[in-house]
Amino acid sequence: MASKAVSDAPGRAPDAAAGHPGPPPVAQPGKYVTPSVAGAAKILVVGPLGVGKTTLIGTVSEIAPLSTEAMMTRAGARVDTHVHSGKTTTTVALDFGRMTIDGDLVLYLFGTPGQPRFLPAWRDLAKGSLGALALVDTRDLEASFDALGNLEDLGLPFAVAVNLFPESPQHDEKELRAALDLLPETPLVTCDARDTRSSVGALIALVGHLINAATESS
Ligand SMILES: Nc1nc2c(ncn2[C@@H]2O[C@H](COP(=O)(O)OP(=O)(O)O)[C@@H](O)[C@H]2O)c(=O)[nH]1
Ligand SMILES: [Mg+2]
Repeated sequence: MASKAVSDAPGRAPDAAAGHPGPPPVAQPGKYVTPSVAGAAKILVVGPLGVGKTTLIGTVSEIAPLSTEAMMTRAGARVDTHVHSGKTTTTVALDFGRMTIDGDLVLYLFGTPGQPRFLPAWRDLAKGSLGALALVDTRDLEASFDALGNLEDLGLPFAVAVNLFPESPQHDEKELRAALDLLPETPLVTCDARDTRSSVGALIALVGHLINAATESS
């Protein structure tokens, strides 16, 4: 009896002599989307330089995030020509990562810069995207205005996440909403881009907002 229990154990090699096929090959964890995934959404992560976009995407991504540096050394020239011809690769900052929510929705995250001169690149990047997470640093609120303005120009629904730094001034929500000129339905959350739970929470707030918006418009 003991030997049967061992040969039936999960993960054991197939019993060739008995003609059993054995378990199917196991996918490398994190590399491929899980079979339970039923939908995918392209999401932009936007905000000014230094607000924490690369950090947040790196924190939540299940795959090794593609960062600006990697693109400059490998695919940078091609991407730069495609997105913003005439610019040198050093002026383009892009991050890419992937996160699965609840095992059935995969988010493809594209980090993009907020400066107005990148708006043409945004138009390309925003194609096919469902929404955006706008990161804000309360130490320099004005630096976020271009990014928020770009989202409005593109008509892309978004949520705002205040990325907290040690010296971040505290504002109450009403004050912050007024300063950022947010619609009442736009989610406003705080996060620490280095922390998985709070970064995932910010993305879930965005997804909830997108689902509500889609439900209301149907
Ligand atoms: N204290 C703190 N530092 C952060 C946080 N998020 C990012 N940083 C740091 O801020 C710097 C800029 O972040 P980065 O992700 O490169 O910003 P990006 O330019 O928007 O991609 C990095 O040194 C990060 O380690 C955060 O939530 N808290
Ligand atoms: Mg970055």
